[in-house]
Amino acid sequence: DDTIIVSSTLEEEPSEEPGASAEKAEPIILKQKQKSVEEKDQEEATIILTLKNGMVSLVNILKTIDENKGSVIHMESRPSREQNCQFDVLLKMQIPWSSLVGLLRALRLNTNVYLVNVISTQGHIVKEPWYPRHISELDQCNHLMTKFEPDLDMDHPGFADKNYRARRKMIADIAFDYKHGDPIPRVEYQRNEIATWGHVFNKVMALLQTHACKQFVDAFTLLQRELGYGPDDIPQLEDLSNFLRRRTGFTLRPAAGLLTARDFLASLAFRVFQCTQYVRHSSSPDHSPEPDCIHELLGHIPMLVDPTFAQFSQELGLASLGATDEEIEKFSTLYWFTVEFGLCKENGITKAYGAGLLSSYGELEHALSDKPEHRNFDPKLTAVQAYQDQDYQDIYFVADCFTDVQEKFRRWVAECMSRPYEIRFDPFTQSIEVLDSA
Ligand code: HBI
Ligand code: NLE
Ligand code: FE
Repeated sequence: DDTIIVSSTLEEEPSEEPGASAEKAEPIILKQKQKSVEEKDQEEATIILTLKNGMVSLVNILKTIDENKGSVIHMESRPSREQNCQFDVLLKMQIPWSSLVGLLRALRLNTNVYLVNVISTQGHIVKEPWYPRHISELDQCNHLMTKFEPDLDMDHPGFADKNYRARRKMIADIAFDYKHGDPIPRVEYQRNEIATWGHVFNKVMALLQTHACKQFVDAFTLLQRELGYGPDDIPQLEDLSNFLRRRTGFTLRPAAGLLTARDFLASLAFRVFQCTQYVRHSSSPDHSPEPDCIHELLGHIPMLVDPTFAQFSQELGLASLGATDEEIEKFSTLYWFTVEFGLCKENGITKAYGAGLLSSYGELEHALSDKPEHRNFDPKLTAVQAYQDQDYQDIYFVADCFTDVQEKFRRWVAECMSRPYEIRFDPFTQSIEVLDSA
């Protein structure tokens, strides 16, 4: 926007104004205008830099700021809470808006800067939204939605159950304390929790051959053989994470509950799946409106064993980075009707591949009965379909196969994403590269 202001101001230069004295008037007008342009362009920006190697690197950083026409007006430092980093430095500066983006880029490229965090800018919207650039930055992607909290939601089956709520809190703390690279702490599940798991496990097992897609059945068999998937014990996230890493490169991290769609989708970009670790309340085993570890383990884990499905999941995540709120809403809806509640054709027969179906024997039977409506999967329409998240769905979308989902999704993203640059995942460094950034 500002370039427009600048150029329109310059266009107003009365250089061709008839009768104007070139020697007298022009220099004065120019001087005044240039000054006002510069004032408009001055930005007060506050940033926090997380420095790896202590204060020595500040010399370099101050030089970079200077080269980008910035002047520091306030500075504070504190020991960093980031692992392997010494200081967080807060810098408040005056800088032309037009130079700020370049400065941020230069700072992000500085090898001594671990993280650049723009705290505030005055008068301008930050055009480059924050999103995780390295897998370790998923430590900042753990914002919870308050929906379905047993402490806050009177309709939650655990609302009146003090023990259940205390247990949930204890397990949620594992996720709050978790940092990238930590092994996922094991939970010693209680007898009633294992009983709920075993009940759902057996019910789902009985429906597998008739209701689940082939990829799911194959993976499920593999998990039974290699990880002891069975009704008598709840597998641990750490073991499943190590297993998946060898299969498709997906890893798990513990989540305290329902995350914001932006945070949840961002993790997929790094082939990380955020998993809840608590068990649903024993009073409603057939269906839970919120994710729990039965849903993650029975629904999601088997699907993440499939390479095409894993690839699609990551691409959905990559597309979400830097997306607008409206686009996030669409990706989230697409996720809902594919990863959670998707159906696909298999030799002419409709089967389930959505995790929300495969962890809920109640809804699995409902979805493949003649009660709900089945529509063909088409990202353009699917992404804007209204839905509710309390009870069984009324509409499901049917794809030909996973490759069908993936190809249609890619084309749709290319057609309607507003992001003016390309994003690439570097698997060697597990980081995001931005290409063609203007
Ligand atoms: N959070 N923990 C968790 N698990 C999910 O499956 C999940 C989520 N947050 C949002 C979400 N799913 C979906 O609504 C999509 O928006 C991504
Ligand atoms: N309804 C699913 C289940 O009962 O397992 C969970 C869905 C989470 C989105
Ligand atoms: Fe889920």
